[in-house]
Amino acid sequence: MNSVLKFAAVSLLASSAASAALAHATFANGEVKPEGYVAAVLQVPHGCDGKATNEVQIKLPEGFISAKPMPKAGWELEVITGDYKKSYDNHGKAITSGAVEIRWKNGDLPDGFYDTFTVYGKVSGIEGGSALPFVTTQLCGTDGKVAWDEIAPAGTDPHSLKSPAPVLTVAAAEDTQGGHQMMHGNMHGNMQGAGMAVSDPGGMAPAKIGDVELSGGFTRAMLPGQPVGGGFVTIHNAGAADDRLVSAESPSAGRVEIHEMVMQNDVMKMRQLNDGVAVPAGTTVELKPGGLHLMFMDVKKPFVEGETVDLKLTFEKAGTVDLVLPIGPAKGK
Ligand SMILES: [Cu+2]
Repeated sequence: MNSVLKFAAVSLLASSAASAALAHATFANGEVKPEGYVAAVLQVPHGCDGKATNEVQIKLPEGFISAKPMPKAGWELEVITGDYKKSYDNHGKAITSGAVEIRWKNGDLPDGFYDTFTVYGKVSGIEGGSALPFVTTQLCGTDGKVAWDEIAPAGTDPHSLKSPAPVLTVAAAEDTQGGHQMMHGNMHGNMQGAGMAVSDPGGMAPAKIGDVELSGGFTRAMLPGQPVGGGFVTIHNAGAADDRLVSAESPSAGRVEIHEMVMQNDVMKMRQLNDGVAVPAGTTVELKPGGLHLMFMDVKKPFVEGETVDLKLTFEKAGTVDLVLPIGPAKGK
């Protein structure tokens, strides 16, 4: 409510020919843990075309919550707060607002020097394996500006950009079992948007193949830089024989895996099910957020709310069925 600047239109900062070829502003951090706290250290390697930097502005992306900047001697600090797009669960407490932009102002960082600017916060609701871009602007005096505001579409190399927004890479944490770490422990049984209604946008045309009926399928819009996404559908086996979902594929993804969520040493992990999912005779199996799900991997173009994704599911006995999944709001909305 209180943010004027929060969604201040994607600033088409007239590409001030960001001191081409020089080092980019980047985070010093390696991969960060999903649902982990991190001191994100922004490195500012140069000024604006030779001019000293007097202000550094970092827009905090959705999914970077409870943020606090580290004060710097010689710089004034401004913290702009506002509502998050989503609600985040922090050990049972809903967090819906906080810092959305940090500005270090009225400092002096000569072009020949290097400095760092640190903001501490929690990465939340972000799928492992994705990148969180922080749109950053350097101001130099009244007319100098470097805008680090380009965001690489999923699957493309950020190095191909001229002035890429610095990104924090969220670890996929692949382990030997092919699982990836999703959430830390102590979740009280709540996962992915904790306690929120399953966001089924509805509208998937029910489908049938043999004795298998499919309904309520959906996926979710992806955040910029997020290369993976979940797929959900309800499977009912109306027949007298057991069946099994053995594989899935989609033209929108490099591959589609079948995953389950499991608690391991107090840590919630996703694990690929190489044998698929059993659908015993007369039962209904729900692929849903926080449980069994499909995982769209190597997605080239991020899913956009309101569009659809083609999906092919293959059952051991019933055969292959084509579905069109509507794309609902991004996770947790
Ligand atoms: Cu998964």
